[in-house]
Amino acid sequence: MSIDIAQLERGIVKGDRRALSRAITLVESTRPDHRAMAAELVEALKGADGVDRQALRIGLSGTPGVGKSTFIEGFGGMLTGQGLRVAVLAVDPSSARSGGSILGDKTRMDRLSRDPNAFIRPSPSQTHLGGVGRRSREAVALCEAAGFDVVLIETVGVGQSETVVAEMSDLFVLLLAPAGGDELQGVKRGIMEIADIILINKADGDLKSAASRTCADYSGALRLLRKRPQDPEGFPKAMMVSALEDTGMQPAWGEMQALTKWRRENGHWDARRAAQARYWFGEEVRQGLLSQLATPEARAAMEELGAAVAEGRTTPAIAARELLERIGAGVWNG
Ligand SMILES: Nc1nc2c(ncn2[C@@H]2O[C@H](COP(=O)(O)OP(=O)(O)O)[C@@H](O)[C@H]2O)c(=O)[nH]1
Ligand SMILES: [Mg+2]
Repeated sequence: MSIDIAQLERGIVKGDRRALSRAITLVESTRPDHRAMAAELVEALKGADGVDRQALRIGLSGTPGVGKSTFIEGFGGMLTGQGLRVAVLAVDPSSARSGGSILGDKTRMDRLSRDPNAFIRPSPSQTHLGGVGRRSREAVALCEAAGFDVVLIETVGVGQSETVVAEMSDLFVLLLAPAGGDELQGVKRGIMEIADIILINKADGDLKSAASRTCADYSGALRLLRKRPQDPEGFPKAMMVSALEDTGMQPAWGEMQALTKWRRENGHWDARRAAQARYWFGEEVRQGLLSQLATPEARAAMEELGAAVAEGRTTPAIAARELLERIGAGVWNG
């Protein structure tokens, strides 16, 4: 594609969806020249006139089948109904295989995908989470610059993706299904610890009483966690919703707004965004170093020095240092 960064920038600031789509395609590209242009665009948008926009970024996680797409359709529709503009992005490390991405779910988000105040973007088809995370973070920034009020970032609950999504969200919401027994569904403690709101979905029909029990169980479990400084009294909390029947949506949104307001007033919103900027800086550095190891020269040196180590001609530590010096990354490695 031929790319005019200034034109894209103007389009995004105006809220032009085609410009936004093209810009997201650019940040998702792995081509080095595209990466450079994407970085330039994101930087330009930071300083663009009148763009001091902050969206509420909501990370949403849950295992396949829990009802994420159905929830987003209802919740997103409620928000646009209130005059808010809503963007939906997916971070899905497994989207290379079919079925994981929200593209395949368009039918479940039929109304939302046709809503002029909504923008839905499927996950980039990449299997490497490091890359997906950083591109998604830039896509979030683009949606924010385009004036969306709420950016929903969906992820399936596999591996590290929740942590990555939490690092680009102001609020992290975990969607769970009603449990059969009294077990806590094997939800990992680490995920409990990053959740701000747990929504027990499918609180309808035959599942309603199970949902109610599950909600009580999680409320109890949340109270046992260490108190976090970024929470007012009563958070994190568990609530019930039914995405299918569209119930509990407004109360859930009310709690998200209350939490957001408190965090803004108490400095936690800014502090979190600052800490996230620092995190992504570190990620960029790590990714940059890793990409230096992927050049043909680095690979050849790796092969050559690896053989030297294997044959006992040098030690792993000395060979590693030699390699880092050759790729220009060994300066600080003394
Ligand atoms: N009973 C009930 N079923 C639901 C609810 N939300 C979603 N489902 C059903 O659960 C299945 C998976 O939903 P989907 O939104 O695709 O889940 P996702 O994989 O997390 O995106 C579908 O058959 C939905 O109709 C709900 O609130 N109640
Ligand atoms: Mg889905």
